[in-house]
Amino acid sequence: KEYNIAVVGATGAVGEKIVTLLEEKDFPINELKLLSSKRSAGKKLIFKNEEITVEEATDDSFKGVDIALFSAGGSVSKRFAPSAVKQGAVVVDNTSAYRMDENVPLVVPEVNEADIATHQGIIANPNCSTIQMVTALKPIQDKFGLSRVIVSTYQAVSGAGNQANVELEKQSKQFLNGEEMQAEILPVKGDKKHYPIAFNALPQIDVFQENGYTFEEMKMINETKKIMHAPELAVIATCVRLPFFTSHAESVYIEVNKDGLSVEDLWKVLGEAEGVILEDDPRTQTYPTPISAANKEEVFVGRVRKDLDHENGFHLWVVSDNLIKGAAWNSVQIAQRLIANNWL
Ligand code: 11C
Repeated sequence: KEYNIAVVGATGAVGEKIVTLLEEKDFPINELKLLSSKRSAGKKLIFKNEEITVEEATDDSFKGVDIALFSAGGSVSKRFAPSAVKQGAVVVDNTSAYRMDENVPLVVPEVNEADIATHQGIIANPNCSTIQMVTALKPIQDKFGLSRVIVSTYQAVSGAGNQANVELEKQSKQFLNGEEMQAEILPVKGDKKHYPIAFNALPQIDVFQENGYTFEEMKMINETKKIMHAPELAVIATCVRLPFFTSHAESVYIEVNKDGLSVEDLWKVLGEAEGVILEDDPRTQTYPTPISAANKEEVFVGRVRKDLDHENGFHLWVVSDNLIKGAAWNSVQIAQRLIANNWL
């Protein structure tokens, strides 16, 4: 059987990757609709050697669509996802619009695939930095139990969209030419102040919340508990933007519920985990980096160490392509599993 698929936000950083993955994975497509805002409508994208013209999304765009993959920002999802569902489509939403809604499953297939079955028309794709962390932590949670997670992130500019990539390029040139760097986008496009990202580190991703944490940090905290079905798990995050284009890296401290574990015990579990590749050997300086993980689908883990003070504490370095596993690939995986399990 073949399906009618719509990609909303097809010309964005994630949308483009979704279209590429649908082709690479030979997704069973009858008709592919590429939708966008009015501004990008009319652009043409190539899918399986055919040119498809991007259309402006409207309430009527979803007639006959089986699965709609949204990645055009939360307000677009809020505006059009309900019409898509009304017209019979299942929405896989890659924005934060519905993630914490109790009627919407929040899914990383390697972690909680079964939650897809509970959908009522919308399935949410988590935030990129959350996806890679829970993919690495799930096998540890299953085998040993987890009580605490403290994460610090090192995030790529592409997480903030194509315009942020352009800003990093421009500022790098300005800096190297001895000119003043112009900051207009980062840390957050709509926020009051902007700081240069080139040759810098910005401890703000998304807007500040009342409690002093940023929205990105709160996403990591709340989404992790929901996806892992662990409301009691202690999770805290510090999210930082760094000047590279692709892949988020994370330093993750965990406390497990089992005494006496060794690094080898964690290596064994991580080495066998779905979607995880262990790259960890200090003798050969083997560990993942944002560049080595770029354009790959898996989550890479290295630098596994036992804490020197806390008996049940371990440290991990987790890296993954933020636009692929962190966004486009996770959405396409959800769509694949919707079909494979007859959960449409
Ligand atoms: C970033 N994690 O790197 C963000 C991008 O909630 O899906 C993803 C935002 C989201 O800026």
